[in-house]
Amino acid sequence: MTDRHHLLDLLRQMLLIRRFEEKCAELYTKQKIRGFLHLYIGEEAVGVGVMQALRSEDAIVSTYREHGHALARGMSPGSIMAEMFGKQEGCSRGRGGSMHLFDRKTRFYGGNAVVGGGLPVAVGLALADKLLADKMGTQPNVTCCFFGDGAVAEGEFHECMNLAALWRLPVLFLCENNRYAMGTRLDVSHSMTELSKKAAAYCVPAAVVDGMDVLAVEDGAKTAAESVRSGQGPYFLECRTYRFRAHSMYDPELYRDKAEVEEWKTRDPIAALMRRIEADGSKADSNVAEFECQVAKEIDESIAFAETGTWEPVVDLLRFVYSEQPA
Ligand SMILES: Cc1ncc(C[n+]2csc(CCOP(=O)(O)OP(=O)(O)O)c2C)c(N)n1
Ligand SMILES: [Mg+2]
Repeated sequence: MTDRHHLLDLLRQMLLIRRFEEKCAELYTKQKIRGFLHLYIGEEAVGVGVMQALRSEDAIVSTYREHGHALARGMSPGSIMAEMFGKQEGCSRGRGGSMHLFDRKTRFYGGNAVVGGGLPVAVGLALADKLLADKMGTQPNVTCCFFGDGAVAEGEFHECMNLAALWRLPVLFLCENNRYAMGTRLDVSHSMTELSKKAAAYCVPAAVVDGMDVLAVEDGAKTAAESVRSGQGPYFLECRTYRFRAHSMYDPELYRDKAEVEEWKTRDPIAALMRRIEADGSKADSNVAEFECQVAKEIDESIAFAETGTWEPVVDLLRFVYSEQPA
């Protein structure tokens, strides 16, 4: 039996992500949040499960669907919300928005608007960490790189897998297979739909887990991270998941049946974990009610923080186009 406190903590984290993003959708329609907005709703078990396997010194490279990753990594909801409002108090000074959350403190090396764009960044980070660890005679930190099924169809993915395997770099390739790349279904864009099998072409160990089950993700991610940490080189973990919402706020969702979405909703990771807690013999309702209050308060505070944040003065607009060298 898994520790009840741990299960409740996972539940609270997934609820925070769910409610935070529901609020983001609302704020988007009110034009408080502008630009692109890609929601992670339905996929929370992946981000929360994976983070259980990572240490504070490990690095994370994310995608444009990264609010859940950032929250699960422990970035403050206020700094994320302010970023989406375009305020200077945002984690990327309000210059990146939803797709470019970044936080050096937690080694969260960014969302990325470019599909697969994080993969070479992750390989570079892992190379740096490995060289450092070799020099110090220590274990390397893990770089966990999230990417979607869409990225696996790109050249960058194959180049990165090859190089990481060849140089035995400490990368955890974390594929979030939600079966769609925008409106393109997996079997329309991949000749081999068992994505994890592609890892064999690079002699990279791989596994598949149920991405709707946070405990299965946690287990799979722990095995994967241990393998990477022990110096055996990269590992490919495919999490099979599903997004309940549209690709982005602009998507009319004409490419999939409502019945398919409803079917997947019966596997909602939050409801599934509640069932699991209750199967262990204890009710979770009162805990959920308490978590709902806590997360509602956290989200309200994040919005207040974003609302009272500062707009960047126009004279500063050209700052950071080039890096600022210290005098
Ligand atoms: C290099 C590149 N090509 C195309 C796009 C346009 N685009 C944005 S999202 C997306 C789909 C990516 O799907 P996937 O990797 O499965 O991630 P998901 O949205 O399912 O999380 C595409 C093709 C892009 N942003 N970057
Ligand atoms: Mg996808």
